Amino acid sequence: MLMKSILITGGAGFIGSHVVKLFVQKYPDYRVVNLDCLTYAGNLENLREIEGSENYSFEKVDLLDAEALAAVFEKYAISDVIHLAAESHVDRSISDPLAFVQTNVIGTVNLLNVSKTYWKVLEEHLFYHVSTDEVYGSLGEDGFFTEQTPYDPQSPYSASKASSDHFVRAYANTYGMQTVISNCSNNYGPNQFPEKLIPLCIHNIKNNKQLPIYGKGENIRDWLFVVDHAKAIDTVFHTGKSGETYNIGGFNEWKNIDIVRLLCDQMDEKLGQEKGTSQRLITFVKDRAGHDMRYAIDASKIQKELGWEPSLQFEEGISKTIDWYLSNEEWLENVTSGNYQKYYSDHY
Ligand code: NAD
Ligand code: TDX
Repeated sequence: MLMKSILITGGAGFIGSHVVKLFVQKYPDYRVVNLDCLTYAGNLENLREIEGSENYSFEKVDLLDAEALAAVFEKYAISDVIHLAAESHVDRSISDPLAFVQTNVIGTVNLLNVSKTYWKVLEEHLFYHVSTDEVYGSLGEDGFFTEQTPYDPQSPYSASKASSDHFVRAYANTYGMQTVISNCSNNYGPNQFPEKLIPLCIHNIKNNKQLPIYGKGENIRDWLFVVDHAKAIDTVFHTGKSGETYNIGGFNEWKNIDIVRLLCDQMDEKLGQEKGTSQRLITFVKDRAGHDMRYAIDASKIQKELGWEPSLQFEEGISKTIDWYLSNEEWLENVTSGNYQKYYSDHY
């Protein structure tokens, strides 16, 4: 008898694929159901390692299709949800905000409704919503986002994620759903789609293409290795308190330009090129509209209360990430052919 039947949404995406792999391999007595509609960002290649595992199933379903969602709950007797499916790229949210409202807001509310209807005794089930630090807005030179920081989303992406967070809390307050939310800083690592800064630069260095830095490159993000985020999600799912929020971060702030320089130096070394070769590709381009200046997470609550902390230093994580992209050329080739070319030429 399987102990839990967990629906993980967005499991074919970057972070979701790491969460699915972790849960399938670590918890053989859970059924893991990966629900994903496979947008441009969803890729079943990310899950090759666990394909065919007895406790794993995949369902190609769109969050906007409430009937199909309900059928998945029935089919697998879903006991808990870990919700990661979303439109996730800030630049795309600037050119097409409605797509973000559809998936991130309406999709999340659909999933909440189906869960609430299917779960007869709400106290016995958990709805875990995975969110971002971007809901808190932008910081100046000092300070950190804590769980008490008021929401102040600045981009269509973060506005849609903030809205979904509010709906989750509203369902806890109004209907008594057991919910937990975590807000994480920027992730990096294997399987990330090369529209995001780090894999985009790795891909461009490899192909001797310009490295587009928005504005002056002085914007700051806090970076966390994706496997450490997946482990944090495991921790929050199993030991987080219902109704609570946990901030997750790497205690690892970097200016964009410094990350790109680090990537260039590591790539030169790995590709056997003279130091400085890749840095010549750095090109300052028009800034992102409404570009948030700085994100920094205070992750002391999850550290103190749940005992989670990041395991990897940034330089080591970047080295592992580059190695993964260099040894998975086919993955990169597949995702950057076709529509990616159009996205790239329209955007840059
Ligand atoms: P991603 O874009 O790589 O993957 C998203 C996945 O969701 C894809 O597999 C896609 O096919 C699926 N999806 C999108 N719309 C869907 C729909 N309507 N129905 C079903 N599936 C759909 O995203 P990611 O970077 O892995 O982010 C996962 C989650 O974590 C998101 O909720 C994001 O907001 C959050 N998050 C991301 C980061 C980050 O740095 N990437 C940081 C903090 C929080
Ligand atoms: O070509 C680029 N040039 C550039 O300078 C790109 C794609 C980005 N940037 C800058 C913008 C940001 O300051 O690099 C920084 C990181 O950009 P992204 O990789 O697009 O991430 P960000 O906008 O910070 O958002 C990410 O972290 C929080 C994820 O995409 C979100 O899903 C997550 O919630």
